[in-house]
Amino acid sequence: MISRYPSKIRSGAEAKKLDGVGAKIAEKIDEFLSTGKLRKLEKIRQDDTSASINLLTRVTGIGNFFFSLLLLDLRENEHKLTHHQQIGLKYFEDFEKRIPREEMLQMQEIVLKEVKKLDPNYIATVCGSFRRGAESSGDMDVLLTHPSFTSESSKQSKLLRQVVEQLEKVHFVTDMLSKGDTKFMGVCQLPNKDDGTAYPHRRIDIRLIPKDQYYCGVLYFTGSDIFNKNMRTHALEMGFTINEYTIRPLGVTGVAGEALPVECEKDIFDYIQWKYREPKDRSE
Ligand code: DCT
Ligand code: MG
Repeated sequence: MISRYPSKIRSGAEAKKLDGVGAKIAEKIDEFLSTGKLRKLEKIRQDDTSASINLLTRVTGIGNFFFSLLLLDLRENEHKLTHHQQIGLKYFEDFEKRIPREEMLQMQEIVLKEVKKLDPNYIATVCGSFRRGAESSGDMDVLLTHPSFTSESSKQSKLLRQVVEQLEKVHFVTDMLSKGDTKFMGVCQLPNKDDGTAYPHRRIDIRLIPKDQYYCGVLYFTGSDIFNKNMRTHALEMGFTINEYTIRPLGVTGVAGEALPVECEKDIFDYIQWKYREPKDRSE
């Protein structure tokens, strides 16, 4: 089994060579190793009808019991995992839980307060399903910019680093998954409730974006993914290409031109002659 495997399991394909690991499990291992969670399992955890238990058995192909065994197995072999995987494993049960909006609001308050304390010129936006008004979210996606940082200016690694360090200092950020100059992936937790009980640990991503690309980023990371797809399709019909950084006109030959100036999300809607849609109306 996996526990007999002498080195790190880096992919589902590698695990598949082992006895008892088939294509389905290999697929789940890949998903878990790259994202630290299992989407299907997350969806199923949201309701606990017998139908969903049947579905779980079908999608994982191994069922709850064997999945627990796999988790135990991985936990006994923590040393074979990368740091990122170890954190994913440490908080596996917590990361499967959705975050109620009430908690997202408290988390947002802490992040915005600490950011502004460092420098009131920072601009930070909690995006993802939270910004669309969802009653619960899978994780927290924070976008960060500062007027002094543009795609023309030189990189300022301090801008993201000092925010992360401040959030660690107040014990909101508890673990780090990966940290670059422009993207932090980690774990956070609200302070204990009044009765002393702890909140689950939550996944948090913080991205530092040049000011001139900020609103394309906010649009992209607000989603939903389906809305983004539909908006990009409409943009193409109108002769523009949109990604998480820029909106650019397409020339007659189909080559993208220079990035267009963007000061707010509505500018992007205006370019493609789409009526502005509030985040809450962006499910598709
Ligand atoms: N996104 C996208 N296409 C993808 C994945 C993500 O356009 N394939 C964008 C839209 C949403 C945003 O990134 C954040 O991604 P998630 O956190 O996965 O989605 P979410 O809508 O915030 O949902 P959840 O509540 O599960 O976090
Ligand atoms: Mg999200």
